[in-house]
Amino acid sequence: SALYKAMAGKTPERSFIMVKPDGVQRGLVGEIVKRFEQRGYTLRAMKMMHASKPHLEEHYKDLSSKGFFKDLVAYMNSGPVVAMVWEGKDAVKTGRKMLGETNPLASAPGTIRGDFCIEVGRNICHGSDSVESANREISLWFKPEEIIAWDPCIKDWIQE
Ligand code: IDP
Ligand code: MG
Repeated sequence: SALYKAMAGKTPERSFIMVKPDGVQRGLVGEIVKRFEQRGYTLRAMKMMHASKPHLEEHYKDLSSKGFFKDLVAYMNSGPVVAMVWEGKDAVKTGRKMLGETNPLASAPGTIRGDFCIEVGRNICHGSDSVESANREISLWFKPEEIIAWDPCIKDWIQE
């Protein structure tokens, strides 16, 4: 396709997706991974981590003036998370659609938040909101050598 030719030679888009501590506690890691695999995205990095408060404050630094910032950092520090890099066409915007709205009650059924949660402060997953944020978040959470180059054998059956 014309779009694919225009993208040729460029790094495919990547998003930073994370299962939050409540998603891990509730056994939803597999469910969230499954949805990105099934959609046709490629997993490039994944690790479980109990993130420190300073690390989470850096991750969410754009929200530092918000009244809920302290609670947000405490929530995210309350247990381990699963951090991931998913790659493929339109990974950032489509990843956000797959997650649903920030407020789970505003999330359509069929989205991850719309299917599995009801509280904004317990919304089980994170996804980058722009390509710039994705790049910043990926370099905050992963060392370059933790991003794995590999070629899924099904790739020609997913992108033309
Ligand atoms: P996002 O996760 O959909 O990108 P952001 O606005 O970036 O939403 O907020 C980051 C996280 O902070 C949300 O996922 C949610 O857990 C929490 N949060 C956002 N807004 C509120 C709020 O009004 N009250 C409590 N927590 C909030
Ligand atoms: Mg956000």
